[in-house]
Amino acid sequence: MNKQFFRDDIEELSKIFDKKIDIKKEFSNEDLKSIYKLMVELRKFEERVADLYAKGSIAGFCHLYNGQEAIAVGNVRAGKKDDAYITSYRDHGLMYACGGDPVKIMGELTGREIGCSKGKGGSMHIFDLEKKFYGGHGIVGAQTALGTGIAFEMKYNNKPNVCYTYMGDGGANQGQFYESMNMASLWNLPVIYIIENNGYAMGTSIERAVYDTHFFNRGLPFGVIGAEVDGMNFFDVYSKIKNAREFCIEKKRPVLLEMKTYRFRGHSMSDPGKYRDKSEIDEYKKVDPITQIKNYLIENKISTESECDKIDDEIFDRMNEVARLSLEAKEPDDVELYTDVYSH
Ligand SMILES: Cc1ncc(C[n+]2csc(CCOP(=O)(O)OP(=O)(O)O)c2C)c(N)n1
Ligand SMILES: [Mg+2]
Repeated sequence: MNKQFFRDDIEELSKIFDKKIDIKKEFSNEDLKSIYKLMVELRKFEERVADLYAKGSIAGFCHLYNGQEAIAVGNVRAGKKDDAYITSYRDHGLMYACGGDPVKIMGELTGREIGCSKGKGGSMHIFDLEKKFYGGHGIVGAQTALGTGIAFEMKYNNKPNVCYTYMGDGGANQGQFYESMNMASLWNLPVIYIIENNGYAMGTSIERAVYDTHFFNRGLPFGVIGAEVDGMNFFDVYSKIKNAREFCIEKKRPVLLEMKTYRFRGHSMSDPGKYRDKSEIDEYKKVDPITQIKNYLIENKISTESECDKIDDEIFDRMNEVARLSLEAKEPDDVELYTDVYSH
């Protein structure tokens, strides 16, 4: 049996996460601008989704990613070709960052045939096999077992890749996550569990739901090392995931990262948000991930404020175009009711 790491080793091993990256060496100025641009795209895409939802063009459950953009963008930039991604229903941002076509994502949200799941999955079931984006899952925590299975396939077929398996802080309380983590550890699977701790599961704060709010320690009983990450900061996300990935591949071990983050919008589109004060949201707006990267660009004279404004305006126009194209697209034919569905 291949038992490698236990509690005593963890403190020493956890140092791998602290390996600093040299930003100047790692990213060209053009890279940094494109990172800013992608984060603004995610935000403005979601703002357009909120408008279309309010107008009745998007139906059903819908959960926005505003505030959490640094995680998806930092992950995808630190990831390598053919790494896989799987997440919860709060999925538009990660799919977008993985290179998903915004028209196909919006088409999915508006129930159009051009949608990435032919308009039949909706907001919670964004999926793109080509991008190795395995969804979009509505059952809280269920994707943790699926992501572990994807990692099993990678190991089985000797692939040099990892599966980033996302969940929320609420999802991290589901039993199957622990069953999965135990198997991942026992079988040395290349999985990076990413807990997006945005402080709330629907209207319940983590303080009301869990005894130990340090989610990054949750892997300890299974010998899975973990780290806390500033999920509002692109550079912290990037470096921790990069280090975690190296460790995961070299040591062939699962890893757990807790991204401390915050969602600026409600849980879903129907959340009046009575469980938190506006002052709390305002505090987190001070560390808005997009403002942080924008400030970096300006302070390091990579972009000026007006260049950033221009990028923002262009993206705003592009998102109007994305909305227009999706709304003009055809709805699925009736025959689609009978395709891609399981029957006994
Ligand atoms: C098994 C299961 N239980 C309950 C729900 C209802 N539900 C939907 S989202 C949610 C909260 C999950 O919160 P978290 O994991 O923190 O993710 P976040 O919404 O904050 O991204 C709950 C309880 C569900 N979809 N599935
Ligand atoms: Mg949460």
